[in-house]
Amino acid sequence: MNERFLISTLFLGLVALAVPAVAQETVVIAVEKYAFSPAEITIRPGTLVRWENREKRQYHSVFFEQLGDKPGDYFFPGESRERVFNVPGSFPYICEPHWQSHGMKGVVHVKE
Ligand SMILES: [Cu+2]
Repeated sequence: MNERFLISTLFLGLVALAVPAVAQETVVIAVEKYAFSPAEITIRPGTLVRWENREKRQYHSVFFEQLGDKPGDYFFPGESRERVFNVPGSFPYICEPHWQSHGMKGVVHVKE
């Protein structure tokens, strides 16, 4: 290992340390009592949204048909689903088993 290599390696190491990791914004939506709360949110691009099932025993889904989701991805109490929204727009979603019976739906607005 020559000296030049060593110095450039050290330099790169310092640069890596100097660039802080960008903290990702996270928004949590509670899935409880057959509802998403809040059901409507507005976030900035790059935000991670996490839906947490806080029921005692009921499963739900977070189904974005327009984003090409496959149906049937149910998640149970204590489980969650996450999605990062990078593109501006409005993205409606439903819980497939309960959107008709309980009006269980929501929308994510992504704005710059
Ligand atoms: Cu549901």
